Amino acid sequence: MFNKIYHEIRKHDKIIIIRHKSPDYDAYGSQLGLYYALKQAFPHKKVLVDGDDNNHNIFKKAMDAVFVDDYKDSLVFIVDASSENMLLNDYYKYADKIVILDHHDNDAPFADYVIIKKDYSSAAELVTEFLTSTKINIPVESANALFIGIVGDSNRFLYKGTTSNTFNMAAILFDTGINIVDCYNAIQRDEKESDKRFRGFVLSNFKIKEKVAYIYISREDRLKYDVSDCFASRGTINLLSGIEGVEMFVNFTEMDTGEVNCEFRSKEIPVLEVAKSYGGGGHALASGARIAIGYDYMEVVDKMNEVIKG
Ligand SMILES: [Mn+2]
Repeated sequence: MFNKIYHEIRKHDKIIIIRHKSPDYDAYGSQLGLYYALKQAFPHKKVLVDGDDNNHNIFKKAMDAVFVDDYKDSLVFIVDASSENMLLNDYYKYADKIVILDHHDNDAPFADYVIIKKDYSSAAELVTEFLTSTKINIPVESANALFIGIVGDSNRFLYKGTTSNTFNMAAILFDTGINIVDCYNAIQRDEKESDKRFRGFVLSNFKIKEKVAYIYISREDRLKYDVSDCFASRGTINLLSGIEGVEMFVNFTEMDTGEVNCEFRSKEIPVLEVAKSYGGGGHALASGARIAIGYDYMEVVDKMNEVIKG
């Protein structure tokens, strides 16, 4: 399959790389890692990156201004995403061919080439493997982005998805000459005082029902602390990990889009089916979904407890 995808790259003059909205380090890392490699290997092709931007973009490349017409006749890569609701818009539908390189647990029926490795630490690990197998050179800017993607999603090689393949891919990236201390420093920046204080808000206001810890963050709460919706939800979800007697935890955050983002995490019992039942997706132990503001979110908490009871 890698070789067929390589062939598609050769056939297309225009390549657009997209990833999930509200990008994290893996979304950016896999997107920009692929971007820099294709730019160098195919200097005469137009390679574009599209998507929303946020403060996880610690790379020296802003998103391009890409319009729906640009997608016509293009080859689109979707990295770190494989369900339509994870994407910012549906412009990719106008592409000539669509490739998915992902590690989320989805079926992705809408692409021409689908490679989903749900056991992989990160999409960046898979992109590294793709570039290596197809002998596309990985320049150092690319390796830098890919390494940060792997480190971001595996939490520095700590999470379950970390395997010998993860280390093999990291070794390939390391050998391009990246400075991993710089990579770690880029991720671990000092945070804003308001973000730090907001962590205190989350820790003081979460609740527990049976075996589920949860917090509901209203728009008002966010404005009071001046924190972004992305930080309030994904940026603080892990504060609820490691509570005795708690199996799963969830963060409900009212987003700027007017919906409530639900971030689900679980110690061991898969929580993905709960996310999917609300139209979301993700991984077995870490997933997300959206519900309407005003929706009875305690129903979601109850559903999680039911799954725990088995
Ligand atoms: Mn990822």
